[in-house]
Amino acid sequence: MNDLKNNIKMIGKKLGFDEVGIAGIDKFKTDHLSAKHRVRDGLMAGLSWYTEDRAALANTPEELLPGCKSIISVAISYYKEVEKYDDGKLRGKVARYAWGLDYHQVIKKRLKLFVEEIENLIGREFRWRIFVDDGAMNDRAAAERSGIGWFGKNSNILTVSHGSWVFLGQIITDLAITPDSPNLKTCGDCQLCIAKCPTGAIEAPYTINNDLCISFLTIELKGMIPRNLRPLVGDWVFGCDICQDVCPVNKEVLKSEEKYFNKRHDFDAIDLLPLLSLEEEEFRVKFKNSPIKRAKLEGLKRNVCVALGNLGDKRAIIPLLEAVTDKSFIIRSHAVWALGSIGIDNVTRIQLRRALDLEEHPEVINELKDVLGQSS
Ligand code: B12
Ligand code: SF4
Ligand code: SF4
Repeated sequence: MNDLKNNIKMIGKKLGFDEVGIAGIDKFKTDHLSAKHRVRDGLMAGLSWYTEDRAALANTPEELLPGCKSIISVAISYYKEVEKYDDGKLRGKVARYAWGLDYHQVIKKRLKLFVEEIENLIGREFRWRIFVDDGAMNDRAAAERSGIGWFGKNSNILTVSHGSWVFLGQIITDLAITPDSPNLKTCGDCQLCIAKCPTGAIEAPYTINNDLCISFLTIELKGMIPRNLRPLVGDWVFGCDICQDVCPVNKEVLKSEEKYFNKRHDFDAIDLLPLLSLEEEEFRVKFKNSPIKRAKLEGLKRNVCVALGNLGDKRAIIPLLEAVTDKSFIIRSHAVWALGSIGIDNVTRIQLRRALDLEEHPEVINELKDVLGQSS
């Protein structure tokens, strides 16, 4: 059995996975309990699909593949260096995981190759199901049980070799493979990620309030970013890496050797102003095969407005005034907010008054009145 496990790990490493471990298929009881409480406490409220039923399914391997016997758990690093830009452009930050190609496609394809190679090794087909992020599996709980990493207080899985800068994936299978033991490392007394999270989203160790997390606000949230949170989002336009950037475990880690996760264009620190005038078709072409497309054009433009408001640079005023005429009330509203944050001069004031005369959406009217100092 151990020969099988070692051979499987060798194949995984050869295919480019940085960590490979084996987890058993017992129900993830403690994770289920904490996920259930997270839902009941309203901390997953913004993700309507994350229900108590989903939490139960995600933590019950037997329901994900009846008759399963093991989980092959993998981690693959996306950690690439930051580039310095000295061109003076107004740039917004993108979380590192989204600098390269969409990881779902890359990792699922490779996990299928992994299955084929295991079938070649054992000389027969077996039953399997693959999970990478978007499936009904608790990826982190599987990873922890397989020993490839441990839970940090920011709730990310930390690996010894690549820190938390890893994607997680699994092959759940009816092959019997001896499980590995969990890695018993912990964060010790460290609380840095909790202290540095700008929105206070890490409410307690290992407990994220989804609805406060900048990652949720800039990627998953489809409507308005709550006004009180906008200043805290800073210049993040897609995701957030603060609780990983500050983590001491992440300081001396190996870089990713995966070419598919190399930075594309300036997707690490994206030039903001041109994004404001992007059309749907241009958006589709620019962000084809990029995780960033998940925000959709409306979400991305909304985020760009917030980042520009927080950067406070007057060069953004004219493009933002154009965005005040956008067909989406969400973009109009956030553009007005951004102008208010930058500070409005007399010319801008005249234009915003004109916009107020023409505006019909109550959210934008409120935002305009607020910025013009006319709130009732
Ligand atoms: C929903 C989701 C989000 C939501 C909610 C985040 C959340 N905390 O759940 C949002 C949009 C905010 C998000 C953000 C991010 N995400 Co996300 N997300 C997911 C998804 C789809 C489900 C996660 C889930 O089950 N949440 C439910 C809650 C209850 O689980 P949890 O927060 O992990 O909490 C666990 C711990 O608290 C643990 N626990 C509780 N008490 C205790 C006590 C102790 C002592 C211990 C040890 C553990 C422990 O039990 C809980 C249940 O397992 C997974 C993919 C998947 N299918 O699993 C990716 C996933 C977790 N995300 C991932 C990534 C990369 C991110 C971001 C880093 C992206 C970014 N840079 O913007 C951020 C990180 C934010 C953060 N600090 O968590 C990776 C994480 C990789 C890793 N190394 O851990 C995953 C695994 C995707 C993947 N396959 O690679 N994400
Ligand atoms: S990703 Fe950002 S907002 Fe979310 S918990 Fe980490 S530091 Fe806080
Ligand atoms: S910053 Fe500190 S507390 Fe947070 S995950 Fe890293 S080691 Fe753990």
